Parts: sequence; C-alpha cells; structure tokens
Amino acid sequence: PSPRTVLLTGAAGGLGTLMRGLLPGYGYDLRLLDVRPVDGAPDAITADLADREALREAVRGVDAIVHLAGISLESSFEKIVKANIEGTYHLYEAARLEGVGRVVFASSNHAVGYTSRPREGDPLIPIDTPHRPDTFYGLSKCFGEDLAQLYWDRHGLETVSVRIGSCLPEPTRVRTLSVWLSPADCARLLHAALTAEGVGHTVVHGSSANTRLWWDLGTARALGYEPQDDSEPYAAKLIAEQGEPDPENPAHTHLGGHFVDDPPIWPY
Ligand code: NAI
Ligand code: 15L
Repeated sequence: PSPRTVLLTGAAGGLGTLMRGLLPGYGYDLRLLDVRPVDGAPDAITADLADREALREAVRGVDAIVHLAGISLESSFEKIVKANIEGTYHLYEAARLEGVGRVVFASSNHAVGYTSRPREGDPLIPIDTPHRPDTFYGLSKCFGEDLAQLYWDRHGLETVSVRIGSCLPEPTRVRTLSVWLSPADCARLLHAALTAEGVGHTVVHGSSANTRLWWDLGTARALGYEPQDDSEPYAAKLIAEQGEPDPENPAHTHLGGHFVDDPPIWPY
C-alpha cells in the first residue's frame, strides 16, 4: 500500500512532535489528534480516545493510523484502562467501522519488560518472547497487541505493533544505549510499517542498529526497515557519567530497566 493521508494520534506528545516533523518528508499528509492542543497546529483535532463519535470522524477517509496516544508511563490501573485499553479499543472500532486498512500501534518494550536482558554471548531476544509486562502500562501494551491480532483475524484490519525501546533525540542513560531508537530511524520504521505489503498483524522491535542491542530486529527488517543509527558514539560519555550497569541492580537485569524496580502504583 502507499498510504497518503495518515491520522497521527498523540500528536502533542514527545514522539508525536518528533514524528509530525519527520513523516511529511516521506510524503504523508498528516491529520493530527490529541486530547491536548497541538503546538503550532491549529487544525489538529482535540479529542479524547473515550469519544467514539469524534474518533469516527477523525478516522473517516484516512488511509492508515499511527496510534501513539495514551498514557506513556506507569499510572493507576483505572487511568491505564481508560486511556490505553478502552481508548485503543475505541480507536480500532472507529477504524473498522470506517474501513481503515492499517494501524501502526506504538507498543513498548514494557510489554516484555520482565524478560532478562541478554548477557554477552546470549542470543538476542526474539520477537516471539512471551509477554511479561512490568507494569499496568506494559500490560496495556500486551492488550493492544492482542487487540490488533483479533482485528486482523476477525476483520482483516492490519497492524504493525512496534515494541519501541526509547525514542529520544539522544540516549540519556546507560540502558538507553541498548534500546535507543533515533527519531530518524523511528520515522524510517513507521514508513516501512505503513507501506510493507501483507503485514497481517506483525510485531516488531523498534530500535536503531545499536552495537549494544538486546533484541532481534528481524521482523522489522523484513518490512523493509533499514536502521541507519547506532547509540555507540554516546557510550563513552554516558558510562563515564553513570558507570557500567550494575548486574546486581534489578533496574539493569531486565529489558524494562527501572520500570521493574519503580515503586508500583497498585490500587491500594
Ligand atoms: P507522551 O506521553 O509524550 O505522548 C502521549 C500523548 O497522548 C500525549 O500528548 C497525550 O496528551 C496523549 N493522550 C493521552 N491520553 C489520551 C487520550 N485519552 N486521548 C487522546 N490523547 C491522549 O508519550 P510519547 O513518549 O510521545 O509516546 C507515544 C506513544 O509511544 C505512547 O503510546 C507510548 O506508550 C509509546 N512508547 C513511547 C516510547 C518512547 O520512547 N517515547 C517507548 C515505548 C512506547
Ligand atoms: C516507554 O514505553 C515509555 O513510553 C518511554 O517514555 C520510555 O520510558 C521507554 O519506554 C523506555 O523504556 O525507556
């Protein structure tokens, strides 16, 4: 497919802001949506993922959706359910009812955050590693991936679920060296996910070609993604400032990093 008009949800967020700068360079005509106003974009749709009517209207006539909106860190179970679980369901229903053919879903490494990180000599983590969410947030990404699978199997609505590592202009932590996705590579990956033929529901890892990479990029490359960046040039400075990861520290033993060790926000 060669989608032109693409709805970008979460357009006011960190990743949304980076991608609305880069995706038009691939020829996309973006329609923007967020619950907050989007800086410098007076035409953006201001709507909550809870608003089914607004979502129907927002997706009408688009060729594809890049779904970034939602809570992007751990929060209370109730808030995660509303924004990420119910909200993603409402968006898929709108897409189904309006006949949109493809979604690119911003999943996260935190869907598998309790997976042990590979040590030297270990194989890279495969994409079919079992779900091991490290938070309610990660659990909502597991749900999103399964929802995408259901909508493919039952309705023929295609999705690429991208388990994003950390998409930032530069790596900020020693852990980020392994999971970094440069903004330019993120745009490359989204473009591949929007245009590859016959994706059904495909799950991919989202990171750059990092020297210290933890996971396998095979399914992403199979879509045509060719990462151009590597975090290694940032390694010496970050390690000098923060030290080598301490293997005794739980924040360094799992893919999810500090998420596995943060005080959880349990409902009591
Ligand atoms: P962000 O928190 O900066 O942006 C999320 C945006 O979604 C915000 O602008 C917010 O207003 C909007 N939003 C939240 N609830 C909403 C609702 N109910 N209705 C409509 N809009 C709503 O997060 P960021 O970093 O831009 O991440 C974007 C997506 O990518 C998120 O789904 C996040 O979970 C995922 N992701 C991001 C990673 C990263 O490195 N930035 C890593 C892994 C996943
Ligand atoms: C995520 O899923 C978050 O949305 C993002 O803010 C980062 O914390 C990232 O994971 C990460 O693991 O570094």
